[in-house]
Amino acid sequence: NGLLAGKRGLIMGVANNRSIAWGIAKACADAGAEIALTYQGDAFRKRVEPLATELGAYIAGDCDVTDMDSVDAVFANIEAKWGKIDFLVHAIAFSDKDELDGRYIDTTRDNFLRSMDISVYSFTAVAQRAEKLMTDGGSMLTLTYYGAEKVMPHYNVMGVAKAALEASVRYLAVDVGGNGIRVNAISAGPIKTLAASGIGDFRYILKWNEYNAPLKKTVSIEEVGNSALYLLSHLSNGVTGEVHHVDAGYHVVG
Ligand code: 0WD
Repeated sequence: NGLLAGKRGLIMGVANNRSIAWGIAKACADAGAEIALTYQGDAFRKRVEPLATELGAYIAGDCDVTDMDSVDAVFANIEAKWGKIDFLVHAIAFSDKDELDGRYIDTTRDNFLRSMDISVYSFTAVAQRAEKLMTDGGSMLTLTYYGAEKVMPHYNVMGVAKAALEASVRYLAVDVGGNGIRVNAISAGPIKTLAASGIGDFRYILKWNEYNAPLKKTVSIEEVGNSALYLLSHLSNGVTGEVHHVDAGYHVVG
């Protein structure tokens, strides 16, 4: 469709071919964008390399967002290769699986801080670096979930982290708006990915959404990818600071 022809973007958070970031990367590549991907650790390198090849994407490096040197290295690689970027996608989150079950009140300080660091601060850290490369304006996008707005079973500390992430989207939107850079989030409905498999009773949550969402289905990574395309392209030039639900409409009933 050529919507992103001539555009270049960094997409962080592809773990495998079921990742939401992969759905977004494919949609962007189909729309004519040039893409850079990162992976986290050697275990994921094997999975991400063939995916990068499939899209003709550049691998910008091994990036653990708790290690600012690795984040800086990725942005240095991109600056050396492209000089500038037009969009950034952050699809990264983490919490100890043991605490995505049971009661929120039992969250430990260690896991609270780690969840906030990886799932919230990392977006601000990459936005800070991406801003410098968005010399012709740009679009930044992160992924959130309805558990930020309402209590969802077992989502616990991730719900608190996503609430903070959504607030970050608004603050960042103000900070960078003057430079023609937009910052938005997609609140995706539940999708069976590696990260989601850590959430207690996830199959039940999928079924619940399927029965109750207005569209009577769960969403696919392709559907999230297509909505991301709108937020990353000029079609949404008047949109920033927004949390856009791509959840088959669940948020109007849930
Ligand atoms: O139902 C779902 N799957 C939803 C996911 C509904 C709504 C939102 N989301 C969000 C997630 O919270 C996350 O922010 O979408 C984003 C992408 O998640 P995903 O596609 O569901 O999951 P996955 O394919 O596992 O990708 C997340 C990746 C990690 O995978 P693992 O499985 O290892 O947690 O985030 C990356 C990693 O590749 N990641 C990191 N990357 C760099 N540094 C780090 C880290 N420290 N930790 C996790």
